[in-house]
Amino acid sequence: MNTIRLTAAQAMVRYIENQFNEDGQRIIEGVWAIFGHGNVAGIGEALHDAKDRLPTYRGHNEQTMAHAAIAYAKQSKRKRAMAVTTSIGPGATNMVTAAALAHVNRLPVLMIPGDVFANRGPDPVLQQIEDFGDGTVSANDTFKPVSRYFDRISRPEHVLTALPRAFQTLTDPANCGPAVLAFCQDTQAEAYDYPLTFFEPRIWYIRRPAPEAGELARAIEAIRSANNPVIVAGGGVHYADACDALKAFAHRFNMPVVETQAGKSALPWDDEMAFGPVGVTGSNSANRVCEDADLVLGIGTRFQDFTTGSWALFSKAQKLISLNIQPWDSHKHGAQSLVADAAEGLAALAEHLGDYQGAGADQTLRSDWYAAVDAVTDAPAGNTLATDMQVIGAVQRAANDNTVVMSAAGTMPGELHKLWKSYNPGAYHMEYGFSCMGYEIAGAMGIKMAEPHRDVICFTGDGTYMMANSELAAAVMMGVDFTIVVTDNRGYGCINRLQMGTGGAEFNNLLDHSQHEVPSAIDFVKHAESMGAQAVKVSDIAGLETELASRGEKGVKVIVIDTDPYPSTEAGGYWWDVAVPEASNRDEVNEARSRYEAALKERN
Ligand SMILES: Cc1ncc(C[n+]2csc(CCOP(=O)(O)OP(=O)(O)O)c2C)c(N)n1
Ligand SMILES: [Mg+2]
Repeated sequence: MNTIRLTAAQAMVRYIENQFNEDGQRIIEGVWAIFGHGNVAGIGEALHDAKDRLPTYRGHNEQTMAHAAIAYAKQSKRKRAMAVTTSIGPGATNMVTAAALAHVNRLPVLMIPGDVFANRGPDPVLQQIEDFGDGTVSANDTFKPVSRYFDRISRPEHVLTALPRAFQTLTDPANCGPAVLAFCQDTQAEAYDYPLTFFEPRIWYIRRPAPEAGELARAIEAIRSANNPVIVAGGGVHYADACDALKAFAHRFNMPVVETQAGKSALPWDDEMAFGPVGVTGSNSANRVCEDADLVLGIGTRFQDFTTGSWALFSKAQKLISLNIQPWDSHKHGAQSLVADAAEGLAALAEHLGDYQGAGADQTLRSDWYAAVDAVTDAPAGNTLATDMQVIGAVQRAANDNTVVMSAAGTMPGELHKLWKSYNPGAYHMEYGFSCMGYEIAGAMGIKMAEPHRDVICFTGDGTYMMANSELAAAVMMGVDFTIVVTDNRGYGCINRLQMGTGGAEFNNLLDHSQHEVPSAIDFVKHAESMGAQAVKVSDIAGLETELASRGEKGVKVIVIDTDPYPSTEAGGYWWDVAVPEASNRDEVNEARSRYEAALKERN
């Protein structure tokens, strides 16, 4: 057998370099790396050698550089991804939250934390966890529940099985998620004679299964006997490139479409069949269409509680069909399963539905909803602080069909889901599976790297900015340009509102209500400038519009605006199950509990 003598780390990198997607692009575009003793000598040496083919990027925090990688994969519709390597111990565990984020969102990322010595010579090496009862445990075991594939490379030969399995996971549309290869430090540096065939370029084709005949027939029968079906479009519609097919299907069969957070932008907002965002952060139009429907056809959705109003929105009387590539999702909540790729599933349904017509939905629902949207986004500026809705309005007026808006946690995901008008697929990027504070800035960088021609606008609250902002410096240094709008309401506004809504006293959310000797006065402009960004604070919506108009010049632009922490869009929305204390000294809590119990009764 023809072999080549390489270290295990060199073999891993050489294998990664040779894996391609159907479009001839490397699946792994590049590698984010923060080195420590756990990866600098082995993986670091191998990456240096490959840097002209497989670029290495240096982040400032393992979690956030992984956020950038994950956002890159999401915006690339899972056709491309990135790898992230860390040292052992804290570098590795810093990345666990990002693994969970990718796991929840079904997004591919190749994570390569360094691991302790396989030969146990220096035990305990710096940063090693010592388990008194299990010699095989390391800090990297914390990745196990949050990875789709986990392996520990403790012999050089393991590369030969671990890497193909990892790529299978990264490219599998049903089981897609983080692949974690914990790489023992000494093994990285160990040489072995690898078969040359292992490094031959390989193309990974995305499996696009059509439905099985029986499931298809039963789905057709169910749809045919329904009068009033509605389609709930999830992220799977985007990942299967099924947005156009969905639009054509909805028009042909007169079925209204509503969108989840991950599904939003599947249809242009002004399409006649687009009834808007569904669920807790949804529109009156979408939720009303769902309430009236006698059949709910979920396509590529996990039916997360924000979509279903903690299942209150989809009552038991409705028939539920779940078209999903993952059987786990296709059976959720007693759904009738239709396992298939979204595009293939739609094509198969269309072939058999003949002249079937759904009842459609009343267009005035749409016009009423968008009147409610415009009323808050285009509300005239008063003498008071701007609202988050007015900020969205200003950004909307400045946006064009090349704009991508993104966010993850805080007020903005809910408000944007309700209010944002997406022009085309991919124009709306929301990480609302894990809704992880700190995804935003690094995520915006990942989006821009995936689609450099697009105009990326990141919405972040002051809270999420404070949680993770250091990749701002990485973006500046790497020349990755985007715009950040910081809505500074001086605290955790959305959780403060939730606290009040559950009868709680305002406590420990807004900075003013938190333990302090000195009132907080964070200067976001100075902070962002210190990272190399262009930063400006505007005093009102007019100022915001002026600054937005001049974005798009080189660099990262941070625009800060003070907003009112109390108002949110009252129109739309749906019940969300947040457990209220059953006993309390506060009357407000007891009242909220009564409302909660009444709502629970209504749901069941
Ligand atoms: C890592 C993480 N920690 C905690 C939370 C819970 N949480 C959700 S939103 C939020 C506050 C967000 O504050 P900010 O970014 O200022 O947005 P605002 O609601 O004030 O507009 C918190 C604490 C979370 N989603 N992620
Ligand atoms: Mg805030």
